[in-house]
Amino acid sequence: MSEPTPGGRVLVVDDEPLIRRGYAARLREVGHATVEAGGVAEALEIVRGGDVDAVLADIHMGARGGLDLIAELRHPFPDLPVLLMTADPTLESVLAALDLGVFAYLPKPVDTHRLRKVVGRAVAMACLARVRREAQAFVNGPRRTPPADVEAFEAMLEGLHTVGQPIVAWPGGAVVAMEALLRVSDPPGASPGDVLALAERAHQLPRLGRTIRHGIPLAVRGVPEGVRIFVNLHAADLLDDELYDAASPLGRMAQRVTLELTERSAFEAVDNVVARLRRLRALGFRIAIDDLGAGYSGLNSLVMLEPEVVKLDMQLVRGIDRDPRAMQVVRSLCDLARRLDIELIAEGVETAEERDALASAGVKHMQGWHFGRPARWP
Ligand code: G
Ligand code: MN
Repeated sequence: MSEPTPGGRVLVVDDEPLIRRGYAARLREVGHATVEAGGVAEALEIVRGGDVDAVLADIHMGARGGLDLIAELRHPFPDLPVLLMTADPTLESVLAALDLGVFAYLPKPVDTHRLRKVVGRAVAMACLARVRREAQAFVNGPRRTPPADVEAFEAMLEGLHTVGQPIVAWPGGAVVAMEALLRVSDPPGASPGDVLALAERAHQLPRLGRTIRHGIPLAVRGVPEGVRIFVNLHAADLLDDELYDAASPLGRMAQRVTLELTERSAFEAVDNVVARLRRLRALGFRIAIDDLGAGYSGLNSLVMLEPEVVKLDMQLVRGIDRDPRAMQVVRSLCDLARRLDIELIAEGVETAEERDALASAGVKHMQGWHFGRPARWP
């Protein structure tokens, strides 16, 4: 009983047909498949055709021999094992073969046992190289999404909707705009941050963005025409061509829409962000920088992106009535915004004291629980 051989497809190259057939036959007897070529050109064509696991070639074959073949194969097929045979072994050809990465150098006639052993090893090496390549492609390639995340994402989309929170002019309290805020019913209690994280894990950020934007026209149909609509964007949305389509659901109401880019997402790293914003403005959208302040400098984005609107992070707003330094920062930002002709909105206003302090620092537009919680659209 002989051991089972994991057979490969071996290309046998020799210009003498009888010898070639003899080697091929000895390899087929132990389970390899063989193809034959009478010269270098024919051999190269077969290898390029694919599915060759090892090459067994004679060194001396007229004008071009085994050393030429291995030299031509090395670059395009770096891990295809090539075994060279010769009836005239010389130190010179051994060194040349080694230099070209020969798998084995076999003086002719090659003993059958040795032939089978060394070809078997070559085929095993080729398999190993293939597995390694596949493993590498898997590791480097696009990550597979765990099925659980895909399922959870689909379920989440089903229950996805937006609520509206008023932005008011102060003094007076007239509602000048509404911000659309993301909510989901599944999983219960998930925050917008959780939703974004799930969409990211499922590689579905663009689809999440589209779903939100497509829902806006219907959601705001009861909001008076003069009230503007604020919609949050993720940096990934800026890469979606649909955002720039004037005929898309949100594109058709662009004149009324301000797109918020948060300081917390990496939109400044998006290619050509300034040109992209120019295209959005050409459609009629206004651009807001969200969450300005509090740990995220953002002042350079004011200069670079020239937003029409900035929204002060609620960390700057919280307790501002008892914090002279926060007052000073907000006063300076108000001055800067006025000079750059940027509208400034304070977010997260929870108390009448915060409201009054902001008003005295020069803030004219405010948003927060004090004026209205995020709620069902009218
Ligand atoms: O960063 P962005 O403005 O998109 O997020 C606003 C978030 O802050 C929303 O999830 C909203 O529910 C919440 N929010 C709105 N107003 C207030 C507020 O007055 N206080 C607090 N703590 N959160 C608020
Ligand atoms: Mn926002």
